[in-house]
Amino acid sequence: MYKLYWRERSGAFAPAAVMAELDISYEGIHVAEGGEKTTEFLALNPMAQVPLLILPDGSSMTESGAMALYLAETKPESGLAPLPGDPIRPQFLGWLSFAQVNIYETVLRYFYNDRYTSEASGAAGVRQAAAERLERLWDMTAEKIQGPFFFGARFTVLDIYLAMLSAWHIDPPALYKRLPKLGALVEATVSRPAAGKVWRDYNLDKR
Ligand SMILES: N[C@@H](CCC(=O)N[C@@H](CS)C(=O)NCC(=O)O)C(=O)O
Repeated sequence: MYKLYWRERSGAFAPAAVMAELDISYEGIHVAEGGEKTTEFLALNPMAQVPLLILPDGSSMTESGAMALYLAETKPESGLAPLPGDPIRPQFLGWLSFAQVNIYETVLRYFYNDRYTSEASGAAGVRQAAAERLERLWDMTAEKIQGPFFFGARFTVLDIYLAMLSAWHIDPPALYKRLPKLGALVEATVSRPAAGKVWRDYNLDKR
């Protein structure tokens, strides 16, 4: 059985939603913010971040996007991850990576701004620059959304991932109003019974 270290509003939403969509059972282990710094947890996850996924064979993996992709690939018939040979695979991989390395990382820079400067007085500037960069990143992403999902009628892991990242925006309703295609993607994703339940369990419907 899989084990997922998680907490509300965290990146654990992505693997949790994929497992819910695919009816993969798992044990959730709740980690309080700043809490789980045990030697065992740190040995598995030197960044001391959530999510952390323990696989049925006892091995572990970090990185929410990789987990979501890996889990989807365990049920290839679901279509949640476009496989080799699928014409949308290059765009899917490119935009999933874009979301992880650009959008997620910029969200972290916004919230953990003091980690990104050695001068305490620079933290507010890091935060402001991150907020501005996020708007540009969302503009670029929304432009590519075919609607309602990123790849039109085809629902993939990328929709789950983008919906999660958008919920961390400083003002999601304003973001969705400015970028209606993104708002529609989120609405279509959380309207799905499985992903929608996890969305609410993770308090992503709340500010
Ligand atoms: N690249 C990692 C980022 C994970 C991450 O930053 N998780 C946040 C919660 S969303 C966290 O644990 N923050 C606590 C910390 O960094 O101390 C991933 O995608 O899994």
